[in-house]
Parts: sequence; structure tokens; C-alpha cells
Amino acid sequence: MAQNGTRATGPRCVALVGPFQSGKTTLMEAILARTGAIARQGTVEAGTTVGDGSKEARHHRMSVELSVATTTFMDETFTFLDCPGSVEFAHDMRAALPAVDAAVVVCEMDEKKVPQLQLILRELEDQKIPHFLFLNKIDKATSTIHDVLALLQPASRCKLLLRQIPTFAGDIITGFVDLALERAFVYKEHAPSEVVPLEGEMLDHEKTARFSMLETLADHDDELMEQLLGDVQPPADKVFDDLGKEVRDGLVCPILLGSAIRTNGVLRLLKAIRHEVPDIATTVKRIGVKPGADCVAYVLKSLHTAHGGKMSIVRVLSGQIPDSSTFLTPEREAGRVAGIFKLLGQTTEKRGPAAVGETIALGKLDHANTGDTLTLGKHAHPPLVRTAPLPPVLSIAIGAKERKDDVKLGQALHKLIEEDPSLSVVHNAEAHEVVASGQGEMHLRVASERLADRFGVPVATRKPTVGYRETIKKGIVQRGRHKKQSGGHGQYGDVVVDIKPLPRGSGFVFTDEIKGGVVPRNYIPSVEEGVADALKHGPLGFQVVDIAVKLIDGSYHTVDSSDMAFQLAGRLAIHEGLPQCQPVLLEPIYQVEIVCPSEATAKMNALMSGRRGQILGFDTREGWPGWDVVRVQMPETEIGDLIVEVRSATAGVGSYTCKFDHMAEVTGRTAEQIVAAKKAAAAA
Ligand SMILES: Nc1nc2c(ncn2[C@@H]2O[C@H](COP(=O)(O)OP(=O)(O)OP(=O)(O)O)[C@@H](O)[C@H]2O)c(=O)[nH]1
Ligand SMILES: [Mg+2]
Repeated sequence: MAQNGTRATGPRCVALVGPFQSGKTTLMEAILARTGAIARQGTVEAGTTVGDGSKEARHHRMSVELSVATTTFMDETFTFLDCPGSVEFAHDMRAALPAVDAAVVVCEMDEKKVPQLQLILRELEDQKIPHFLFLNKIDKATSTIHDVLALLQPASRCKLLLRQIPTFAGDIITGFVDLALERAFVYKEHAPSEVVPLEGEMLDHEKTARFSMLETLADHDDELMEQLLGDVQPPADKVFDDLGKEVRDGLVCPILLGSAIRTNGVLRLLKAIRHEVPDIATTVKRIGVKPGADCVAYVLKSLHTAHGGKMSIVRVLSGQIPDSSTFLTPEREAGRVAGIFKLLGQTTEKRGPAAVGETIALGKLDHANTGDTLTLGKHAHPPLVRTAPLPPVLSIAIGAKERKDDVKLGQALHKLIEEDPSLSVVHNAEAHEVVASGQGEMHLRVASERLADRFGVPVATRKPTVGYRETIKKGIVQRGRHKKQSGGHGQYGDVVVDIKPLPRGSGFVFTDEIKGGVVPRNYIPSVEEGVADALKHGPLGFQVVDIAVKLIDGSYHTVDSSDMAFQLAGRLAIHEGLPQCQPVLLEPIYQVEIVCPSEATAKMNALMSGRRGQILGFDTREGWPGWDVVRVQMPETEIGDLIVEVRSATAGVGSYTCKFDHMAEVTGRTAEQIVAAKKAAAAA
């Protein structure tokens, strides 16, 4: 086990995380090339990387799901999880993180990406996952790199320390000095860096930078502090041990430098990972696997492949997984393993039993989903972690392009949600619509593409229907009489109803005050049915609510009256009465809570007025220094793509939650447009 002085061994699992487009997929590629898992390093541009192997990821040139690859470095097994950087696909990262031993946070010298970096670091800090920063794209960096700590420290609650400093030829970074090793290197493209003498000015820089690194380490090591104060050079082993221990304990976060695309700094990163990343025993304790538990595994991700059926990517947390074993989840039987596979992106290679610490794919566990805890044997281990998906922020109505695919669409959506619980689906029976909700435009677009590509169901999407209603502002007493004399049997039903508005939220109330049997008892339910039916489409075209209809009078005919005739009479009374009752349109108003960095709060104000939002108040966001909460009431129709604007005003990190609050009257042009659109849709 990892302790001060000894380094961890055994299979490790490391997540590559970081802001959007910082170079995670490219870094995984560089690692695989450097460790010999692939012969040639591919690029995202050429669509030749191991990560992002899906059609959708290649098409968009961004990661849209987790990619997993296992390699060997200095005779030890390492599995890397290339996580999408886009906030819209963050669930794949959030659900996988509990089972990793450490994370490498790939970042850039880019002020605009610091807020996103902060979000990711928070996730790691909250989950107590040891992490490093890999400052990527060094090939593009300038001398402003000296300010790296000033730029990045505000994003991290744990202390950052520069583990390496760059060396320059003019403005170009040509290599680095490793402050723990006290050695200088010159970068070689796609080859290990070359050691060069550490001398002259470079040595002076090294001394100062090393001292500040040691000072940071000494904050948690009194002996080291004494050595520094006494001007004693600490032994190299001590520095490495402290670094390892303090990273594992989450006290410091070292920054390493490099260029993924040129494979620069990758070997040193791998060495730091090998030395400082804790082993499975530490991870198992962190996430609370019961001591002595039999074979327990955690599902990082489950997916339905187009041809190979279901695949569960798991980390073995204790015991060993033999092929054909049957697993339990806390809730049900997960199924019987059909094949254990080593993963290299989309390439799978069948292998033997999996040992503790390994990250592998299991075939055909039909009832295992992302985030499940699996146990072999009779007694299921309690669920280890349940990463709740973030609430959805955007919805679309989705339908199969061809009617024959309706059933297939339902099944495919079900599978997609199993894979990615940050996607959800509800059936809006009133609008005959399937509404998919997710984390943003790209998330929903990729979901539609997957439906077509992977499940063979081409879909059409449109804006979801808003639940408008209408009501009346004044009452009326209205007669409805249905009378037909056509040969033999006639039809006769006659009612008088008293129609009145009710307070908001009352719905529809029907009462009967018939005296002396002028409308016989047995026909009264039919009158109510007719009225209720007529209220489904009021004069403006929407369901009528907050209305009381009282049956006060009427007449009947002993032969010609029937249920049907009284239904029609009830309906007629409503159709004729309502237009005279000042009908008004009602729209759903939501209570919306926007969270954003404080500097964006003023922008939210402007954004709200453009969307008919009423600001109720501002607050600081609890537990989030530097963030605010803006509370707003806003019509549902205006929420629509609110997330797009919130994100663009907040460097991608702002978000919102909302819940229905009340129905409110809409008048004027807005109301006219809504009514006209409804009429046009009904006519189409
Ligand atoms: N100059 C330079 N460009 C790089 C480097 N690493 C990655 N890139 C480029 O940055 C872009 C994004 O690279 P990716 O590897 O897809 O980044 P990512 O972090 O995986 O992106 P997402 O997963 O979509 O968040 C691509 O155009 C890469 O070629 C680097 O070290 N230097
Ligand atoms: Mg990527």
C-alpha cells in the first residue's frame, strides 16, 4: 500500500479531466504512443486518436463520451479514462471519478478557461481525489507562463506548486527543469526529452523555484521546514516522499508542463503518476468498500454497442472476476458475464480473469447500469456511490422520422438513458410528444445522432410544446340545447349552465343544482362529460381551467333524450358561452435559480429583461465563494434555450434549475402570437 517512503504498485486507474478542448484526448494518445500501446500517435484533427473513436466524437471533433485505454508503463498496468471536457457531457466524468486512484487535470494558460477549471477541481476536491495539473500546449505558450500560479491558483482550494519550470530559447519554450529531480531537459519531438547540464542563469532560476516548491511542501512537514530554515539541503528521497504523500493526501497539487501534441513532458508525467498515484487499497477505503468484501466492482460506464450488445466498463475493487460469473447489484441480478475485455478505446481484446485494481469491460451484463456497484456471490454490497445527474437544462421534442420506428425509438431512448442518466425522457400525453431533456444543445444533438447511428432510428426534433391554458374573466348563464328531428327517433337535450371564473389553480369544478328533475339524474354525468370535453379546446384553442360550471336548469324529452344528446347539449353551452366570458390566455411561470460567478451577475440582469423574467433577488451562493444565485420568475416559453445565453455569459460555467410556480395571464402581442401559432398548427 502507498505510504510515505514506499510507492504504490499494482494496476492503477487515472482520469484525464480538464476544461473543454484542453488536450485530454491528445494527451491520452501521447501516453499510449509513449508507452508503446500504439505504434503511431494519431491526432484529433485527422480523426485517428484512440479516444473519441465514436462516429459522433469524430464528427464533432470533441469528446462526447468517456474513452478508456489500458497500457503498461515500466511493467505496471495503467488505465486512462479520457473524460469529455464539455460541461454538457460532464456526467460521464462525474460517474467515473469515484473509482479512479487519481486525476490528471489537463489545462491551459487561458484565462477564459479558469472558471471551468475551478468547477472540475471542485469536483475532485469534494470527492477527495488526488490530482496533478498538466499545463498543456506549452508549444504555444509565451513568457507569460511565469504567471501560471497567479492565473491558476484561484481555481484551486488546495495549494498549487510548480513542479517544473520552462526553459526558453528566445520566446519559445524548449525544455524544462524538474525541480524535484534538479535536472534540466530539452524537449525532443515525439521522443523522450534529453538531459542537459543545469548551469548558469538556469541554475539560479531553478534554485529560487525549487525553494518555493519546498516551502509549499514544508507547510505540511515540520522537519523539512527546519531544514529549510537551517539552510540544509533536504535529501532527494525526502522531497519525493513528501511530494507523493502530500499529493495523495490532497494537500498539494503539482503542476507539470508539456505539449501533448508533440509528446513533450509526457514521460515525466507518467513517472510522476507511477510514483505518486495511490493504489487500489487507498481508493477502496476512500469510497467505502467493506473490508473483507468478496468480489466488488464499480460500473464506470455502461454502453450499448451497435453489434456487441451491452458492455459494462468496471473497476475491480476487491477480489477477482472470472469469466461467466454472475453479478448482483444492490437492487437486482445484473446478469452473467460473457467475456472480459481489455480496452483500447473502441478496440476490445478478450482476456482472462480480471484482478483487483484492473479496469476492464464485461460483456452482456444486461441489468448493470452506469454507477452500479456489482458483487459476486449471494450478498450484494450496498451501493458505493450514486452520482446524481445534474438537472436538465434544455429539452426537445423528439419523434421517429418514420412511424414504424415508434416502438424502436422508445427502446433506444431507454438504452441511452441507462448509459447516460443525465439524459431523461418524459411522455407528454396531452401534446402527444416525447420530450428529451439534457445538458445542452450538443448533448441533445449527439443523443439524436446516436439514435440514428447506433440504434438505426432516424429522428426529427422540434421545440417542445408549452403547456398554455386559458381561462375566463367573467361569468355568464348560458343555455345549450341539442335538438334534432330526423325521421324516427329524435335527439333532445337541453341544459342551462352558470359559468364562472375561479381563482388561479382551481382547475375545473362541476356542480349540479337541478331541482324537480328537469334534467333527469342519469343524464347529469353526460352533461358533465360534454362540458369537460368542450373545455379541452376553449375559444383561444387551449384547455380551459379555473372555471366553475353549475348546471342550473334544463329540460328533457321522454323518448328523444339520451346520454349522447345531453353530452352535446353540455358541449354546446360551453362553446357558445365561453367566447362571451372574456377568455384570456394563461402561461406557465417558472421559478428559476441561476448560479453564476459574481462577475457575470450583472449580465444576468440584462438577460432576464430580454426574456420577460422578473428578478426576485440576488444572493451569494452558499459554499461557493465568488458565486451568486439569481432568483427569477420567468415564463416557460422564455426559458427554452436560456442555458445557451447563461453559458455564453459565464465562460460556460453558469447554470440554472427551475420548477413550475404558477399560471399567469398573458396579454397583448405576445398572447396574439401564441394564439395565432396555435391556430396555424391546428390548421396544418
Ligand atoms: N498546440 C497544441 N495544440 C494541442 C495540444 N494538445 C491538443 N491540442 C489541440 O487542441 C485541440 C483539442 O484537443 P483534444 O485532445 O481534442 O482536447 P480535449 O481536451 O480532449 O477536448 P474535449 O474532450 O472535447 O474537451 C485539438 O485541436 C488538438 O490538436 C498541444 O499540446 N499543443
Ligand atoms: Mg477529448
